[in-house]
Amino acid sequence: MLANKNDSLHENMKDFFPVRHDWSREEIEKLFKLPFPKLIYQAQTAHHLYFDPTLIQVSTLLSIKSGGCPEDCAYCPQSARHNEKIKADKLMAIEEVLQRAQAAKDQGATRFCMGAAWRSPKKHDLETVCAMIEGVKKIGLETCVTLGMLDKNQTERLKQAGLDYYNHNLDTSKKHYEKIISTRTYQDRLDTLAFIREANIKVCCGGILGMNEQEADRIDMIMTLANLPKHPESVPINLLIRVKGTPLENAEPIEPIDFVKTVAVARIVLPKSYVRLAAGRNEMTPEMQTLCYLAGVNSIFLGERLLTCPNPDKNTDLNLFKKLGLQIAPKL
Ligand code: SAM
Ligand code: DTB
Ligand code: SF4
Repeated sequence: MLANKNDSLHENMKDFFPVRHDWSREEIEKLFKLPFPKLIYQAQTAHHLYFDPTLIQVSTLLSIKSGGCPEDCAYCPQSARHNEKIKADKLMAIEEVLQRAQAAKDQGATRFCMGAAWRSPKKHDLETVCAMIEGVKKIGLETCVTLGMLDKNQTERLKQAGLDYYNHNLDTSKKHYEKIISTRTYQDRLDTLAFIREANIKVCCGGILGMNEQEADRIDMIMTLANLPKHPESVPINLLIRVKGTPLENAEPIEPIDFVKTVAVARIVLPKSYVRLAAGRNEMTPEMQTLCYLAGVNSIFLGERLLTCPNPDKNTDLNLFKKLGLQIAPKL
């Protein structure tokens, strides 16, 4: 009886944190300006209403094609246009990818994300990636790829191969974007996201903080994500890794509390999305990561490498999970 009452109370409370697509700038700005305890209370309430906050979704990344990218993303070590270049590799062999996927599964990951340093995939490369997706699914993992811009035919092909998620980030606000990338537009990104949705592939879309952006840019980026016709199922929030040789190597670091606030606002306005604490955890203390979990993070990358940059050691993450009473969420 009591359980039923609690259940309906829980359901009714969701009315206070509805899934909306009509957020105004002022509303989001107001959330950023809330006193920290009030902001965290709201984020926690939204998190507890839609998720079990003790469960963390865990993905593992693999760079299947590194370096030599023709794009000029100012944050990215894989651009061929920056000073210190990562060696341009060929596309990895399918067997090696599948071995890495099996290893990721063995260490607890439920999703395997494959990234390629491309502006957009070429036809024969896309076929190889499709074979990788099919193989990774057979291992029993969810699949995600990030291959750059896509058109309608390419998203349909990926769907046919059984792809679960496509990662394509907005990275920052429309306004700040011009200072970060010149080789493709914000609208190009929104178009790719729309093609992914049309093909019925789940969307993984977020951004990077700490690229000399203002709070106004964080507000705009979160507003754009929240007002997409359907919310991304997964929202990675990256902390810029300031890689030597990239134009942003000396960017002003974001205040940790401002990072946590952005996570909390994302949790409130995207209440049903998985919010991932993505790149940059090597630069965060366990206490900062804990604040992020309290602010609504429920996903991370596990494993010692992101794409080309290091990530915390698996045991460090699992020890923190243990201390906090967190567990790896089962495959969806
Ligand atoms: N080339 C594809 C593209 O850009 O769409 C896929 C790979 S790209 C490396 C995937 C994402 O990694 C970028 O959109 C960006 O958000 C993130 N990223 C790249 N370099 C980063 C860095 N130094 N720090 C934090 N995030 C980074
Ligand atoms: C995302 O938002 N972050 C990941 C994933 N999506 C593909 C990539 C982070 C890359 C960090 C820099 C590197 O390892 O090269
Ligand atoms: Fe290329 Fe992607 Fe890096 Fe941009 S972020 S330079 S598109 S690999």
